[in-house]
Amino acid sequence: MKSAALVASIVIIAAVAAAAILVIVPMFQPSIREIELTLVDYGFNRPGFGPTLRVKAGEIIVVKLTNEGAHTHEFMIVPDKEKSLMMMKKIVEEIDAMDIPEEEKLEKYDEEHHHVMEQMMRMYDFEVDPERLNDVPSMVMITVEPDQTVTFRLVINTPGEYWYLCQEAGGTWPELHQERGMFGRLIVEA
Ligand SMILES: [Cu+2]
Repeated sequence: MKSAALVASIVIIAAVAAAAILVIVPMFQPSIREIELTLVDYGFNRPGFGPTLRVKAGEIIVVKLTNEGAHTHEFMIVPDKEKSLMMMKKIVEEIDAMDIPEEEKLEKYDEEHHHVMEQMMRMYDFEVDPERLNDVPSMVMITVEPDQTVTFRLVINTPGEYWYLCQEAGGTWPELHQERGMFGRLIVEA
C-alpha cells in the first residue's frame, strides 16, 4: 500500500511538473505578433488612413504588406513624421525646380529619398530580416509594387512612439503620399 501511494505521489508530482514546464517554456520564447496591412492609393487599409499599431519591444513582428493600389508604396518607420516630411519636401522642391519631365523628377526623388533615409535609419535600433531589406541592414524601408505582397520580420528594441508612413510620390507629385494621409502611429511598449 505504501509503495502504491508513493508511486501515485510521484506520478502526480511528475504530471504537475510537466504541466508547469508546458506553461513556463512558452514564457521564455519571444512572442510573435502578426501585422497585416493593405496599401492603397493613398493610405494603409483605406485612403487617408493608417491604423494605430501596438507592439512590444524585442518581440518578433511579422509584417505582411499587400499593395492593392496602382502605384508603388512603401512602409517606413520614423520617430518624427513631420521632421522626416520636411527633409523630403526640401528635396522635392529642388527637383521640381529642374527643367526635366515629371517621370525623371520622380526617378531623381526616389534615389535621393532612399539615400537620405538609409543614412537616417542607421541611427535606430531596428532589426529586420536581412533578406527582405531593400539594400541596407538595420533600416526599415520596404517598397511594395502594385499587386505585390511582401512579408518581412522586424524587431524593434527601443520602446517609444514611432510613425510608419509612405513617402513615395507616384501619382501625387509634387505631393508625397504621406501628405495625403498615408501614415499611422506605431507604439512600442517596454
Ligand atoms: Cu504610398
